[in-house]
Amino acid sequence: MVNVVCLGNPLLDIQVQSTPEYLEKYGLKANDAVLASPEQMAIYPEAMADPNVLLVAGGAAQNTARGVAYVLPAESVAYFGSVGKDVYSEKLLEANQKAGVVTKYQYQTEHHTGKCAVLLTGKNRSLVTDLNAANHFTAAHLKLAENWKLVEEAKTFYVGGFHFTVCVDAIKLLGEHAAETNKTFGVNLSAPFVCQFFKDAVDSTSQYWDYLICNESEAAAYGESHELGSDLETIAKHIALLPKKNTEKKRTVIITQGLDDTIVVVGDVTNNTTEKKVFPVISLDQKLVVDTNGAGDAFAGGYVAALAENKDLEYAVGQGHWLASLGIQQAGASYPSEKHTY
Ligand code: 26A
Repeated sequence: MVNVVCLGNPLLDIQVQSTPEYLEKYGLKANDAVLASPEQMAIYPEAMADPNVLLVAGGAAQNTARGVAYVLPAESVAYFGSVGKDVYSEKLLEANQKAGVVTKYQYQTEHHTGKCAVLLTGKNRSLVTDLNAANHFTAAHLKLAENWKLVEEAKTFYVGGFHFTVCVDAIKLLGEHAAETNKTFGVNLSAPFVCQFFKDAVDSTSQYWDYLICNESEAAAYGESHELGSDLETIAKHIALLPKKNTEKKRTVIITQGLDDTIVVVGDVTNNTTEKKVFPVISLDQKLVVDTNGAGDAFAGGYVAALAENKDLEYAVGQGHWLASLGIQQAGASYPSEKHTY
């Protein structure tokens, strides 16, 4: 039985160890996510030529879907996104199937599966994405009878913020459905550029948000683009009290901050009140960290899986921290092959 539906951009991650000089050559920050410019397209063949390249399933919301599947029984989570008919999408499908994710790709014949260069320098990761087929997802795909059946079966929805660059109609369709049926709908802001350059798309769905997940730099980018200043608590409170379509549910705004405490603000739009809570992360011996690619996606996976099981806020955030700590001990945005329980 499908309980959770995730929507995003399926990508194959091409992960390599990099250097500050290499990042500088392509005008990249050490810890960021961007869409590849024409000059940056040269990064992919260069990364592929690296003898130590790691090809691993990626795509932020797809990583989260595998995270949800890690926690919940098999076939509890369905994932939608658009790919090409090629070996890359076969690899992604295989990873999803192994994880127990019900995968409903929209296949493109004219475009190849999207890819993301993951350039690691120490604990930082710079993500450079060529969306390709992922950019061609359409809301009509969700409306296909076999897919809409899964949407109707689900109780919890999660949309990767990167999808704001792709198909806002699909996001609204899920948000509207959730609001009408009193289900839980949420998004992740995914990267600062999403708030900077896709502000209108983001704002056009805020009435549907029952929860919003972001990290400190995405919250700051939201604050800047909405002229709210840089105080994270002020930004979280503002988001928590934005107008809401379904007033049966409060809105939860979660800001993760790497090793620092996670800030949560719960807003009650009907009374115009907010409540703030702070949760420390799990202190992990830093020597155990393999790479931080997918840490935020794993957090979201643990959090969303808990929502799907009607757990309380403390449990949900705790499970998010726990799954993130498992994820960063694996290479790439992956989870352990054996099951651990929270
Ligand atoms: C539209 N963009 C830029 C993206 C992404 C993305 N997923 C969807 N859309 N850019 C990077 N990622 C994914 O983020 C994960 C780490 O959080 C990478 O594929 C990586 O697995």
